[in-house]
Formats: sequence, C-alpha cells, structure tokens
Amino acid sequence: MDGTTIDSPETSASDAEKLAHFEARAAGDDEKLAYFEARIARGEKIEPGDWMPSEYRRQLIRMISQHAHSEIVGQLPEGAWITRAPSLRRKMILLAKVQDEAGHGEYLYHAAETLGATREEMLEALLSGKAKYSNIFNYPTLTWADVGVIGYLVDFAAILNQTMLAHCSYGPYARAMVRICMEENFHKKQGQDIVITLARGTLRQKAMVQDAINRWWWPTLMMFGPPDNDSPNSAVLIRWGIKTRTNDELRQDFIDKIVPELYALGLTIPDPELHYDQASSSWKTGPIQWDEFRQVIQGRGPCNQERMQVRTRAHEDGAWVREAMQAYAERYSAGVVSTSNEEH
Ligand code: BYC
Repeated sequence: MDGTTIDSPETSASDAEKLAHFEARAAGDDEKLAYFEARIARGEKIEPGDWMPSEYRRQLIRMISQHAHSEIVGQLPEGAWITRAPSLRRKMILLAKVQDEAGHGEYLYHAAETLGATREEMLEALLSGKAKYSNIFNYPTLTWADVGVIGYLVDFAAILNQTMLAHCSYGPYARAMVRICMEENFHKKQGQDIVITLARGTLRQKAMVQDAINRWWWPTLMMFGPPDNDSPNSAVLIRWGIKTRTNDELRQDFIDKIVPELYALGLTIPDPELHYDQASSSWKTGPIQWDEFRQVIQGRGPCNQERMQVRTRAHEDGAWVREAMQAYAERYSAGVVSTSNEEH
C-alpha cells in the first residue's frame, strides 16, 4: 500500500472546522451556532428553513449530491445486464432494482434542493466531472455474477453507511435514508440469492462467482472512503452529526460481517494477509491500494469515461422532455392549461 494522502481536498479537517467557526463568529452568529449545536446534541433534526452554518450546508450539498449521482451512475453497470439476465424472473427483479436506484437519485436530488442547490447545477457538476460519485461504479460488469456481487457486497456496504446516515442531523436526508435503506435491503437479498445460487452451482458457475468476488472485493472496501487519518471531511461531519461513525469503523464492520458469510459459501477472498485477530475479535485485511482509489475518483478508473459518455448522451436525449415540461409549467402558471390537462 502506499499512499496515505488524498490530494484533492483543499482544506484539512481542522481547517474546515475553523472556517465554520470563523464564519459564524464573523457574522456575529456565536449564539446561533451554539443553539444549532445544542439542538444537534439533543438529537433534534435540522430542517430546511432553520439557521445552519454555511459550512454545514456546503458539506451536505456536497455529500447528498454525490450520493444522488452515485445512484444515477450506479444504474449503468447493472442496467447493462437487464437484457442478458438468465431468466424472466431475474430480469424482472433486476429491472425493479435499477428502477429503485433512479428513485433513490430523485429523493436525494430533492433533499439537496432543500438546501438551495439546483438540479441544473448538480447535473452540470456531474457531467463536467467536477462532482464525484462512488468509486465503485467505474468498474465493468463482465459476467452475470457481477450483478450478484454488486447486490450482495456493494449494496451491503451501502446499507451499513446509509443506516448511519438515517440518523444524521439533517431531517430531509435522514428521512430519505430510511426508505432507501428498506429498498437496499431487498437489493442486497437479490444479490445474495444470485451469489448463493452460483456458489452452489456447477464448477463453471462457482468459478464465475469467485472471479467476480476477486474483482469487486477491494473496490468495495474503498467505497467507505479513505482511511480516517486521511479523511478531510470526517471531523466536521461527525461534529455536526452528519456522520456518526468513521470510514474505518464502517469498513471494519463490513469486513467482520461479510468474511464469515463468504467463507460459509465456500468462496475465498483475494487477500493473502486476511486473518482473524483474536485480540480485537475482528478480521484484519492486508493493505488497501489507495493509489487505485485516487485514480478512480479523479476520473481515471476503467470505466469513468464510458459512464460519463452514457450519462451525457442521456442528458442530451432528454432535452426535449425538459423543454416540454417547462412549456407546460409556463402554460399552467398562465392559466392556459388545468391540472386535468384540459385546454381552456
Ligand atoms: N467514491 O473526507 P472523506 C449505492 C471522496 S450508492 C468517490 O472521507 P466523506 C448504490 C470524498 O467525496 C452509495 N469519492 O469524505 C447505487 C472526498 O472528496 P471531496 C453511495 C469518495 O464525505 C446504485 C474525498 O474522497 N453512497 O450504494 O467524509 C447501485 C475525501 O473523503 C469516496 C454515498 O454516497 C468514494 N467511495 O466520506 C448499487 C453515501 N469516498 O468531496 C448501489 C454518502 C470518499 O471533498 N456519502 N470520496 O472532493 C458518504 O457517506 C461519505 O461522503 C463517504 C466519504 C463515506 C462516501
């Protein structure tokens, strides 16, 4: 492993906190900040019209919009298998899952809009490469087993992270997470079912699912974000109750839960250093290649270009729908059309 620093952040965690404090004080907002932090300490939710430090708003817009982008881009690797699913039942389930992801993107964009971000700005940031989205969706889905492993491993990782976020201090994000987590649980089950079926199948099926685990294991561990000592946003997010667990804590929780399950299926994990540590009662992995993570989140992963090309084309192809909706909205507000769509 190398790398212990991620080069993108512009400020360190403590800088972000200092900035937030400085801003609040400069604006004579000491009391507001104290009240805001007391509300969070009491477990109250912060709602859209409430006073909040601008750094709280900025962090939430960054995180929620990246999360929304991840859902939307996340439809692509699995969507590629809808036409090739091995049975009608599997096809229907996968179609529903991919459709759910579009819905998750919608809830999340709406949650970000409650903070003042516009849909146009967020989409522009995604398509221009300014905004990040989860590293995991920049890898190819080479076989049907990949669909199983995404559902089982990737969705499970997402559930652990999002169950934490369902308790976050910002009301609209927390509430969106409750519903998303329920749906993600079904997604995990569909993936687990595919993996179990293949692991108990023919030698070729077993080899196929093992190959998928080998390719997705490390990128899934990276999903939780950089190590805590190199996570510039964590301190301020934890301070304000947006995150309540650190990247490394969630990653370790995932490893401890998934390793015994994979072993029970007779599968192996592509990490010669993986071992159970009696002292901490947890599974310890070998080093994670943070260089690879950095490359992927900076746009240089195996599929980044392809993902953005597909999204850009979809955006351009959808221009007429946006124009039609805009025209309808204008006519509606001018009283030319009614809600029942009847012309006056
Ligand atoms: N990928 O300070 P850090 C799904 C960036 S979708 C890319 O630790 P933070 C699904 C990070 O943004 C699930 N970039 O950040 C959908 C930051 O850069 P900026 C997606 C990453 O925010 C379809 C820099 O690295 N889930 O499950 O404290 C089908 C330093 O990181 C990643 C969410 O989005 C990454 N993995 O913690 C199937 C959950 N990790 O922004 C499944 C919401 C870090 O400063 N987000 N970076 O330029 C979060 O919980 C947190 O943002 C993270 C990172 C834990 C991801």
